[in-house]
Amino acid sequence: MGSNIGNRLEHLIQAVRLLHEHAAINVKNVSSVYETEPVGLTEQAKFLNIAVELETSLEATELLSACQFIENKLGRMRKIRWGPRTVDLDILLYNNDQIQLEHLIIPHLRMAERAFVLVPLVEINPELKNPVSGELYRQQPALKEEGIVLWKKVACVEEFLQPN
Ligand code: X6L
Ligand code: MG
Ligand code: MG
Repeated sequence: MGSNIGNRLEHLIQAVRLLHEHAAINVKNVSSVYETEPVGLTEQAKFLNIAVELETSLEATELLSACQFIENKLGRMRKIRWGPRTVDLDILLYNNDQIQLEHLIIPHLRMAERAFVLVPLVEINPELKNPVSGELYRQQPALKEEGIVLWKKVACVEEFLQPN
């Protein structure tokens, strides 16, 4: 997940909360919060990024719909490609599946090249491997990129959802 508009942490918390409230989704784990330099369109505000581990009975396409519903509920506008967003929910991995639909590609394209994805992902599970290549995400060179700062240490889902 990422956010770079308004109260970024609040947007991430609300998104995790809405996933948690979905009857078919269990939020298993959440990473710490990282402040990250924007990639793609660099002239925009810094992001807060997190990774979230879910358990779900939903198919990947149904999970995508749930993510898009949450993006819309939290006021996501799609004006500029790669532009600022209140919240962005991307499915990175789904079991060890490879999915290639027009609107959903898993593993997420180029996730292994983006430190803002890899750092929180590897924090949640250092043993995760690319289901296509078999490479460990923690071994990816992009993990060492600059522009990723630990912004808020998070120890568990409950702590994340009950900030004080
Ligand atoms: C060349 C061309 C190099 C395009 C990179 C990378 C484009 C990433 C889009 C790229 C390229 C993206 C976030 C972000 C975006 C985010 C941070 C994207 C989509 N989302 N930067 N940029 N965090 N730090 O969540 O990921 S736009
Ligand atoms: Mg994204
Ligand atoms: Mg997205």
